[in-house]
Amino acid sequence: MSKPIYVLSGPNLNLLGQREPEIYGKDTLDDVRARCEAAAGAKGLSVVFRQTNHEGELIDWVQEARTQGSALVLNPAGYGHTSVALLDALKTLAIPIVECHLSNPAAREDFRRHTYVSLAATGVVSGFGAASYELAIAAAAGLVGAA
Ligand code: CA2
Repeated sequence: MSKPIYVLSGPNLNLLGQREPEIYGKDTLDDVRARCEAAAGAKGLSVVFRQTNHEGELIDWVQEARTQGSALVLNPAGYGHTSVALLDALKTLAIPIVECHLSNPAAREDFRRHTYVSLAATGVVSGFGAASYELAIAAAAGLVGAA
């Protein structure tokens, strides 16, 4: 049995589907979880799917993915734009890292144009709503040889 793909989401994404649907879509985080499980399952893979509003907890889970995961799909949310500590944690990983965003941050405010996470990411998927997560799973599956 291969190791799971870790799918981690950062702050405020627990509110998905409840606020700002014009930016983030109508799917809830449970819908996104189901889509990720289906996308991974179709390739014979499993996911560990978690969300947190706390920077330290997110870093703990990144460290867990370092030893327990085959790849990491990460929507860092606001921490992507602010957290050097998260970048430092990501730089310890030898597994593929796919940065994932529901919206396209490059088409929004200037402060969203930079993410620290991108410095450690293998690649980035942005702008496709909940489908960004599925595309990120597909990319991660390809990187671990399960495409
Ligand atoms: O587009 C994305 O996925 C983001 O990572 C979402 C972050 C934002 O800071 C990034 O620039 C881009 C914000 C997540 C906030 O989540 C909400 C979900 C529903 C309603 C309100 C906020």
